[in-house]
Amino acid sequence: RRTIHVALVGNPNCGKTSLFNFASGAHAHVGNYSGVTVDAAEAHAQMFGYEFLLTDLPGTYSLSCYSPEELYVRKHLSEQMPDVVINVVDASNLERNLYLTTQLVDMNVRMVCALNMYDEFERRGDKLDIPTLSSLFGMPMIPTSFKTGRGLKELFRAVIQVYEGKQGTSRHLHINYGHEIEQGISHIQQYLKADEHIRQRYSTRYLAIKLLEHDSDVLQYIGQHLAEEHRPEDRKQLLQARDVAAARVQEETGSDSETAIMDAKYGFINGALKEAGYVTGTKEDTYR
Ligand code: GDP
Ligand code: MG
Ligand code: K
Repeated sequence: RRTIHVALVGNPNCGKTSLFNFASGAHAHVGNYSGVTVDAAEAHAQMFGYEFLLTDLPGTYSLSCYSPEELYVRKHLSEQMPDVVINVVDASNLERNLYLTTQLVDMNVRMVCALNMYDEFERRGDKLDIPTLSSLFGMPMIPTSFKTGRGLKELFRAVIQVYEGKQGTSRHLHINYGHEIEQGISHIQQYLKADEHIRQRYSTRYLAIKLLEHDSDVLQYIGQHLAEEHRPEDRKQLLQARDVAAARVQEETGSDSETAIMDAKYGFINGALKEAGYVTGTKEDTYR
């Protein structure tokens, strides 16, 4: 049987390294990420007769191109193409952590979510209907605590199911960002879909969103590819499409397209949390 490549992606301090250590029996450094170099640790694990290669990636709040960590995680996902991503989420800080989740959904990676710090979530008396949130994000969500190792088996069972492509475990889902932004995305996507090379490596939806966000790294990647193929005209057309789409979004939403996308992502997250009956801090008083 071949090894399942699993990448751990999440915000700083959500418990990625703790999960990594529990799953692999490794003793990687747990604590604040303060390294100067951006690096990833790798370890093997065996469970249920499967062999896993785990990669513990640097923590990021986003998959933009504003920091070396963000670029590193993004490059790992697109170049190493892990079989399954475990998105580790701090369940005691859901709204913020789910921002990165929406970006992973845009990338269309096969994914399982570890709702970690679940002990903290319970201690505070937070409430959430996990199956509802799970279906709104189109992927399994497993409560875990890597202080104790709780949920580890269930998490890897879900990883195997997603890897094997079991029906109903995850579905291809687009987060709907509203009419204005969706129109902009489709407009840019038309130019990307025509390109075989790009289409095979990336989700064109993801690239279109990144272009609307004026992501310089994605623009450079596509620009370089088109330059190598001596297609300056296509590059010009793509940029024009991006500018037209961004201007339209700005006109209709009143915000620049990057802000409009961020607002739409938080809109989706808050709507999903509301639908899943999310309530936080009901026991807060007890601990003051
Ligand atoms: P990383 O930055 O995502 O790699 O997070 P770490 O694994 O370094 O964990 C950050 C801190 O949270 C450490 O002090 C861990 O011991 C602690 N931690 C990790 N998982 C849990 C959990 O499920 N519950 C609680 N209460 N603490 C956790
Ligand atoms: Mg870590
Ligand atoms: K850390």
